[in-house]
Amino acid sequence: MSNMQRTLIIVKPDAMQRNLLGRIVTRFEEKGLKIAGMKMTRLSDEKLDEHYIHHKDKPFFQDLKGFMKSSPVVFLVLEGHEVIETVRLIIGPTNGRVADAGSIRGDFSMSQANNIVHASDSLESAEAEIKRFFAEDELYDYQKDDWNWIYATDELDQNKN
Ligand code: 3AN
Repeated sequence: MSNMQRTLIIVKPDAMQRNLLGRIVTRFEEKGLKIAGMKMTRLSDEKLDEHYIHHKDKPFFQDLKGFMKSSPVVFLVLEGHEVIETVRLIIGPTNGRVADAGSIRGDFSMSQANNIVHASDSLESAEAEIKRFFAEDELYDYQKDDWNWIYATDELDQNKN
């Protein structure tokens, strides 16, 4: 049965500085994920306090905020069948040093903090994060013609793709 979801990606300042944006977007495109939204911005203290509220008492919180504000970032909203879990596998675990080769962090990161991308970790956080960073009219519903080849019929929601 189709379980179409959306997830939020942040391409972090280290990836922007290291010219990895195109390669990261390519990995998601080649996997078969639909881009439902995409934009560039510089993160504010207010948004970072909300986004990293679960880390606000951690010793690395100020460094994390400083890092995330140090360059503009690019946001992507990706859509697909069970996409939240799939994207977590594509990016790998938080610490790039132990992430599997082939994952984005495994291939591009040597750090626990400078780890290239953020991706939502659950349906609940995906919904909250997309709402935090995107207005309704910045997200796009459209037909993706290659989805008939990417998914089996029962994985496709014919009304939504
Ligand atoms: P993930 O990004 O894999 O969901 P979280 O939510 O635990 O991981 O951490 C959010 C961000 O906080 C990480 N992407 C990383 O930049 C930073 N971070 C997490 N743990 C540490 C740590 N021990 N030291 C420094 N930065 C950290």
